Amino acid sequence: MRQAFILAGTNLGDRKANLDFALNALEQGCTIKRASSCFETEPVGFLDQPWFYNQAIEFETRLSPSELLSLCQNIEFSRGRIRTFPNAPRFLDLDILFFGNLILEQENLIIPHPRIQERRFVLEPLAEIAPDFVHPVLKKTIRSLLETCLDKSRVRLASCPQNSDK
Ligand code: PH2
Ligand code: MG
Ligand code: MG
Repeated sequence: MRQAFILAGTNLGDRKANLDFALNALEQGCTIKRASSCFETEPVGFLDQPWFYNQAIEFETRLSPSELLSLCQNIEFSRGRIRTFPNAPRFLDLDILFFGNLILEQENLIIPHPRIQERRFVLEPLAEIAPDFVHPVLKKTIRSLLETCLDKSRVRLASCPQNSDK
């Protein structure tokens, strides 16, 4: 079994329901270990779009990285994802962040995800569940990447029921 992390993102439709859908669907091929709170985050990249919900998920899987990528893409499409332009609004985006300590550079899949350290909407949820995880390329913990992150876009806890349960 390999430990892996995904960031789920959504800014169309019922964002909380989209995140719950992703968690349930991932459970088919993986064993969920921890899921962060849902964070409501300001769009980064293409700015003129609704705020996102983002959630980091830690799980164990027997899938290979490319099988996991296919699973993620199937889940995205079954939640109505249509590919239009980069950074476009979406019902569901599932990005593989880490796959154990694996370093992989393929045309269609780069692990660790190349923009983790530049994105507060990734680091804040990840720091909640795995502050001491060491980035296998940058050799820094998630906590320290968050401390030095220059991205000032806004990230706040979403006001949804699951968060207040914690
Ligand atoms: N995803 C993007 C581009 N911009 N901004 C936020 N806040 N959250 C995201 O998940 C996100 C984004 C591309 O996938
Ligand atoms: Mg993405
Ligand atoms: Mg993606």
